[in-house]
Amino acid sequence: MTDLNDIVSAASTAFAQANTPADLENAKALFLGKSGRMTELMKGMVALSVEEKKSRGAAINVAKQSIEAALTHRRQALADAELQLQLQAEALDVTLPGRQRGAGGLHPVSLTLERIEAIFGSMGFDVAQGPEIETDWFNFTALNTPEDHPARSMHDTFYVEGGTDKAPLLLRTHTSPMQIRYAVQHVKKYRAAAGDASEGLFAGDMPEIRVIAPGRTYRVDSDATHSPMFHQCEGLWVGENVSFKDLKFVFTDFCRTFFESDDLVLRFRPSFFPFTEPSAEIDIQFASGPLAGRWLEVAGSGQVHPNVIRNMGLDPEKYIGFAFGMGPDRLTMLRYGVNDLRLFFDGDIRFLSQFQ
Ligand code: 2NM
Repeated sequence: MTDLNDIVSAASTAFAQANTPADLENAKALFLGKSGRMTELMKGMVALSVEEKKSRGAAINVAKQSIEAALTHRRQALADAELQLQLQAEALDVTLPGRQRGAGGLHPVSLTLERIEAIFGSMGFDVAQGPEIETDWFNFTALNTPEDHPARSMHDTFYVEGGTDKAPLLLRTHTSPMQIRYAVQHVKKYRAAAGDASEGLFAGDMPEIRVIAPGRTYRVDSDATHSPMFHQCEGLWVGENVSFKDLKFVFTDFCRTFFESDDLVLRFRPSFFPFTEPSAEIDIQFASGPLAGRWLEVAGSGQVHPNVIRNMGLDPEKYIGFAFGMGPDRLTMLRYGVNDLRLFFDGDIRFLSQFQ
């Protein structure tokens, strides 16, 4: 029966060489298929005697069972290998730490705004917030800005739809319009409390106006130090006996607290704004640290123009005001040593997370 042994070992070799289930099924056909070698052997038995058929048939069956066993064994081996590959591909390292939900935090400019509000709050200043879409009355006219002032041009100011020729709407270019709104309300309230029903300028008694107006502002401007959206915080102090020396004291105290630098000094440099007269630019100088010795511009300021005092509903013969305006974006750059304003508005978490 060496022919049978040869076929069994040939089948085993062919099965072992099949590396995919499809190759294995092809190899199976060669031995067990309709015209496979085992089938051919069975067909060859017709010529044998009954006795010979018995013994030959039994031997062929034994060989066939061996081949089927080899086939089953190889099928299992290929299936195991495939499963192993799949498990490797879907491997999951259960020892890795879980993904964490990052804790959020405040934007550096928000931290500055909170700081400004806390410091002026401690000095008796109210915080006023209001519309970012303004009328040109509150943004320009009430602030003594002439009709032909370049700031009113579309080159400098974003105008928005919905206004009229007589009352255009725009994105506020500073937060002072909010101070006009606040002052008008303040005057209305204390005029009513005094039982004054007249419509003229108010010259009665009222508590001082002390308010800051922080918030977003917009101008047509964009480079390393200007963003079309930026922040402003303006301050207003109106009373019967307020002077430049009060403004100077309050603003010096603010800067020293804000920058945590008790030896910081201020310089008031003459300037011009339509809404103040006289006007001054405020520069600060650090005595120590990386910016020591340099004069840095941090705010504009001045005595509120009598026309603006009138537009608040107050009699400028009785009331005098002082105002200032500063840029929280620039204050944030100075405080943390940031050199490009645009970093604040890119939203890159690698930059922002450094302030947490
Ligand atoms: C500045 C500079 C100088 C200012 C004036 C007023 C108001 F409403 F009282 F007229 N608010 N803010 C002012 C004055 C703002 O920013 C550079």
